[in-house]
Amino acid sequence: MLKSSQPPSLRQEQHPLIRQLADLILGCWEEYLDLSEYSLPEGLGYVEGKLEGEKLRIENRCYQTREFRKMHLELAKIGNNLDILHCVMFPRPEYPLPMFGCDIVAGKVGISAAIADLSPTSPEKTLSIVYKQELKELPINKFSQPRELPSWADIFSEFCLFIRPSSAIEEQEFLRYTEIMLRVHCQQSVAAKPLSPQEKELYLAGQEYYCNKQQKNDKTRRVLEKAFGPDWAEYYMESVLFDTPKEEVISDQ
Ligand code: 18B
Repeated sequence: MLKSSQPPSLRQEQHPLIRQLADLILGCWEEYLDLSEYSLPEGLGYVEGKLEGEKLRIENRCYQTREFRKMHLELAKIGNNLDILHCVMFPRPEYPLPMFGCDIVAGKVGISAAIADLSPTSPEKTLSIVYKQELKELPINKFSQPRELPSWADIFSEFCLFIRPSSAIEEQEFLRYTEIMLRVHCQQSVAAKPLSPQEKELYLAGQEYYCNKQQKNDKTRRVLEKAFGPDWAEYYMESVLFDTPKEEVISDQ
């Protein structure tokens, strides 16, 4: 078992909710899964750029397991203005698992966006009955400032929580909601059985659909473009944030 006891340095400088969620994610991963290191493309573990005169720093952590091709936790900080947590767990496509994803964006006046979901990858674009059963008690309507999803966001499930937390209590309730999703997901993943090669292709297509849609998030793209330019932003969104496992799958066979 690989230990992630060395905390990333950026974490200490982030909004407290981001720190808490980062600790929670790494803690859950260690508790349920047998982690090995996942190598990002050369030079992309830690990245620095300049955004409108302010430094953008990005720190990545990446693991893989039997069930997951890539588990990515990213912390980003832009000067003293914006703190971001981004996390996606990409299943190996031979497992019929949804995509866990979350994003927190914190500005000077607090958190403007907090989102967490388990997004379907099945051909029907729905979660399995077991997941639905496990998630149905989640208090999705408890939050006072739900946010409207943009038009590209048809990838998310009915359990997707997208809010602006209105208080420290709601921040903790967001954390708890995300924790339950993550625990359910880790437990289901460990129990998952691999699919036939034909079914695997369908779930791979589901992941490609998810990644293509996420790449349409102009708010993410704009931040990266301002700091690093459009070519780098495109490369980063395709190869680090939302890459699909095409080449690996082909070379597997
Ligand atoms: N994202 N986010 O991860 N994004 O990566 N994010 C924003 O208050 C970054 C994911 C999602 O309303 C905003 O409006 C950067 C995952 C949705 O049009 C900013 C990185 C999910 C929105 C950033 C990053 C996800 C959103 C605007 C790389 C979901 C609303 C904040 C480190 C699972 C989009 C605001 C809209 C917003 C930036 C969702 C600045 C740079 C995994 C739906």
